Amino acid sequence: MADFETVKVETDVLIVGGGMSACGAAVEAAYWAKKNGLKVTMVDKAATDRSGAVAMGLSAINQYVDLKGGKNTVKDYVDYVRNDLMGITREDLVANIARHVDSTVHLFEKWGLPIWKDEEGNYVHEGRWQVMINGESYKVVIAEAAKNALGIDNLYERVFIVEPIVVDGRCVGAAGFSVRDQKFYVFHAKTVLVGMGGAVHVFKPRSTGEGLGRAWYPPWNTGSSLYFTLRAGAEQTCQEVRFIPVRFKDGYGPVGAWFLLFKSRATNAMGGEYMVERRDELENWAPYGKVKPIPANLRNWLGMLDIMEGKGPIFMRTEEAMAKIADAYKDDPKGYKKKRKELENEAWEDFLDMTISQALLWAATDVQPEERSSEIAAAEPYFIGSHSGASGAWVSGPEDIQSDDTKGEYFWGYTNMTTVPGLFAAGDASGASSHKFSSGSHAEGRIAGKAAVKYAVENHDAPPIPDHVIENLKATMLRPLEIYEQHVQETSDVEINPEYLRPKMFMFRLQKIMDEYAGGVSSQFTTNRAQLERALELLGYLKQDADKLAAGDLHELMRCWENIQRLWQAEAHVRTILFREETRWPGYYFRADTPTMDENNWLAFANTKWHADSGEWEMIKRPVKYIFKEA
Ligand code: SFD
Ligand code: AMP
Repeated sequence: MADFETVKVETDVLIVGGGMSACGAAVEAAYWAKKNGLKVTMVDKAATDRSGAVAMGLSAINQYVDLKGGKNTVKDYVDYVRNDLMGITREDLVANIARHVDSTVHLFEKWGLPIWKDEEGNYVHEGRWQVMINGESYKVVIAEAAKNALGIDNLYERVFIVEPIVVDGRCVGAAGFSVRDQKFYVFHAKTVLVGMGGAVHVFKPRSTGEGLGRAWYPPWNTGSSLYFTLRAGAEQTCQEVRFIPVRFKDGYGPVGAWFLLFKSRATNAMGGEYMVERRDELENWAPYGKVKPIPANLRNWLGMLDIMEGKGPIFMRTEEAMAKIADAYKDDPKGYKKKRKELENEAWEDFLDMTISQALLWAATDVQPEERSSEIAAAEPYFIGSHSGASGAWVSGPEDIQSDDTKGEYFWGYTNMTTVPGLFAAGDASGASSHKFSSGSHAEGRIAGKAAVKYAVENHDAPPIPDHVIENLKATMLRPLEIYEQHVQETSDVEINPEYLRPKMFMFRLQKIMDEYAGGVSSQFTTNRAQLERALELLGYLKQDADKLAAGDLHELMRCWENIQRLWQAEAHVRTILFREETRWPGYYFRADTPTMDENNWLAFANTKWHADSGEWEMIKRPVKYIFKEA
């Protein structure tokens, strides 16, 4: 495309993404870079003030260990995460984040984030690890600190990153395009840090037609982290560990505050409580079924069993929970009235702070939570390694946390570096370190940012990017625009053309394949070998058709690449589910042909790597080695 300018940006540390982990990385990397005379550049596909999962705000910070408070230790947090993920976790990574996350939360407060306080001035906890915030503007506060640290000239907004640039086996840059101007961007750096979030709309969402686009996970995170790191050659881990959140139905409102703060029950159509009535089922998933709190996927699973037996819908008993809390004030009519009002405010604020559409749905359907229960349901699967899923790149842990046994396996020089020299990952982009959430992702970004600067200092001679590499990248990336321009006049309806396919239709096909064969909502999260193999076959045809994607404008060009990234995320997922021949997280996916957990063979990481030279996927089993767990 002759009229597309090629913009070359030279920097030292390149951060791709602008969410929680990237903003953490920016703050920390800028600090260390200044000491070393280096430049840090951040690139976000959107406007950083409102980009990523925290765009709408959040109502809680889900990871606060409170080490100074003395009630919790790093080991407590590691135990919690290991149990929740059914034994599959990198303890070194989880511990590293846990020991640094409190200072991140204190920074948030210093930067102006309002954290709820009780009468004694202590943080108000939602649960053991979670603290309540007035978080509508959470992301704006975090972005401001990152922008101040970087300097505004070092932030590129609305530039969509597609491909990594690897020269002589080292990641030395990234390529993408502006979604507003006719500009193709090439960033050349000594090191690249990926924080482009997870992926949504790989599976068919529950919200279709009128509600299309609404999902729990933000629609603009499309698997860029996986695509970028995988194609750079980085080993991936836990790509089978999708996350299925149970949420208020159709608006996807959060349940944490209801379960933990309001201590609400969830009951089925018959009034039965699956968490009580199905307790025996947990024995089948021992030892993890017996821990407290019960792992998120097993909580899901008990509810799903009710649904499969036709006992749905499941209701969050908001009216009962609110009445129960207020009842403690019954002897004081004024206090009682005040408490009821307070609870109503908190109930609405929980949604208004982070899932406004759920509040709108309540308003539109005349729901008053103090009067009426609301339906909850398991959402479609997402890829979010920072929450209760675990997918992401396989990264080096810190040296000082390793045991003699783990050092050779989990440590290779720079903390949070992937298996590709110079390429770092944090937040959803790094795997096997679940439950970092917003605060832990920011803390991990800081950890990775500091390590990336160290790498840049110690490896200052980044090889240049050959011109032909840039030209090839540009031609490939802009091809959908050319295809459209070339063929659009050939039919009377721009949607229908034998020479091309538009990104929305491509996405629908991807979602249908994943939904029906890889355990989506319509197949009640169940799959088996034959279905997965069929999924791979169909994904193969879709991959062929990716070469025919067409874009009418820059926005659609972004949509094309978003969906190619989703396709790669889908393939990594299907291949890894196939590889793990057991069912370990039944409330995330159930492999009907291997319906039980196999501790002897599969208490292991299922990793994968894509080889650019051959186009082959390699599946790798890596040992789970514990550092903190008692024998
Ligand atoms: O409770 C490109 N999360 C919650 N965490 C909490 O601490 N408290 C809560 O209350 C949480 N809730 C919650 C949460 C997530 C979601 C989706 C909902 C509710 C609805 C989890 C955190 O939000 C999550 O852990 C972190 O945000 C993860 O951080 P990170 O950095 O891994 O991802 P990001 O923040 O989404 O940022 C991604 C960035 O990448 C950009 N990007 N840039 C350039 N090129 C591309 N190709 C790109 N693709 C993406 C994005 O623009 C963004 O800047 S609760 O309900 O669970
Ligand atoms: P959610 O709104 O489901 O994302 O939950 C917010 C936080 O509370 C996360 O840390 C969850 O893991 C946790 N959580 C939610 N529900 C429960 C529950 N029933 N028991 C224990 N922890 C929960």
